[in-house]
Amino acid sequence: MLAILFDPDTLLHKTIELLGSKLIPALESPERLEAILKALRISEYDIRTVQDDSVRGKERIERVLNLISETHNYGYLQHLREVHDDWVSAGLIDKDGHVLPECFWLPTSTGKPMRPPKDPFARAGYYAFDMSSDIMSESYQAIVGSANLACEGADMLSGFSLEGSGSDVDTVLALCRPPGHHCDGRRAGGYCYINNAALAVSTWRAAHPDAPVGILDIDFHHGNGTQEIFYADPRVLYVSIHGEDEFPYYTGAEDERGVGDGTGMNINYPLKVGSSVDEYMEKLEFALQHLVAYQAGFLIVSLGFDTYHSDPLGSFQIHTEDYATIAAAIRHKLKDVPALILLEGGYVIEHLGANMLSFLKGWKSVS
Ligand code: OKP
Ligand code: ZN
Repeated sequence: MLAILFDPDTLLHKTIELLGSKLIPALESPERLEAILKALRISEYDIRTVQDDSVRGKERIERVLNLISETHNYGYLQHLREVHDDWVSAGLIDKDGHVLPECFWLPTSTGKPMRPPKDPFARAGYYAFDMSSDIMSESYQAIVGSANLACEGADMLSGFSLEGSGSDVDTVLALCRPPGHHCDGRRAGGYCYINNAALAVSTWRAAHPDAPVGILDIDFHHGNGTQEIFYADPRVLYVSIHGEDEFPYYTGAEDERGVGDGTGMNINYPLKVGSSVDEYMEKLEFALQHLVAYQAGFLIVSLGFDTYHSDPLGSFQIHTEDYATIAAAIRHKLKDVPALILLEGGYVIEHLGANMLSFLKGWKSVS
C-alpha cells in the first residue's frame, strides 16, 4: 500500500535566484508542490498531512535535528536556523529580504582548515556552493518540515512486514520541498539545504542498524550531496542516472565509485544531453541490477521530474507516459523492498501533476 506525506510548512519557502544578471523567483517554487497536490487530489489519492502544532512542532524539530546531526555539520545547521535573523539584526536586509552569498570558500595552499567567518554576511558563502540556495524568513521552517517528511516516511516503512504482522504500507511518497540531493551536510546548493535521503537513512538505521540501503537517484541532476555523504559507506549503495556535464558540474562521472570500504558502492550513469527514453531505460536496467544484487532492505528513490523533455533545467527526451514505464521497471525489480520516494526537482509546473500521476500509475501496476 502507498502512503503520501505532505507538510503545509514546506510551502512557506519562497526564494529568488539569478537568471543572467536579474533576480527572479526561483524555479524551485511552492507552485510546483501545489500542482502535484492538485493532481493527486483530483485523482482521489489520500494525502496525509503531517501537522505541526506548537508542542509537537518543537519535539519534531528536536528529533529531526538529532537525526540530521549524524550527517550534517553542527555549525551549518545553526547557520540555516539563524542567518536570516542575523542579517536582519545587522541591518543587511529587512524581514522580507533574502540571504544570498557573495564569496565562496575555496581550497587553498596555506594548509589552514576551513573556518566559518564571524561576519554573518561572509558566512553565507562559507555554507553554500552556489547562488540557488537563498534563505528567506521562513526557509528554516520549510527545510525542517521537508526533512521531517523523509523521517516520518522511513519510520512508517520500518514497521512494514511481508508476513503481514506489521504495517501494510510498503511505499511512502514524501512530498519534500525544498529538495535534498545536492546538500552534502555542510553546504547548501542547487535548491537543497538538508539532505532528505541522508535523514531517511539515519531514521531507518535507528531501527535496522546494519541493513543495506539502496538509493536510486533519478533526478536529472547528479546528487553530489548524497554521493558525498555516503561515499565511504559500505552499507549504502548510491546509484544515479543524470545529465552528463550538467549541474552540479564537478561530480557525477563514472569513475567516482566510492572510497575505502565504500569502494564500488557509488555508481554513476551520466547520459548525454538529448538522450532518448530507450537510452535512459538501458541505464535504468543496469542501475536496478546493481540494487537487486546488493539486496538492499530499504530503497530510497530520489525522484525528479526534470528529466521531462521540456524542463528548463534538463535535456532528456522523456514524456509523461514514460514515467509509468520507469516506475514499473523499478517496482518490478525491487517488488519486496519497502520504498521511500522523495521528491527532488522538476520545473515544468503545468506537467508536474500528470507526470507524478503517471509515475504512481506505473508503480501500482506491479503488485
Ligand atoms: C536542482 B535539482 C537557474 C540556475 C539553477 C541550480 C539547478 C539545481 C537543480 N537560474 N541552478 O537537482 O533539480
Ligand atoms: Zn534536478
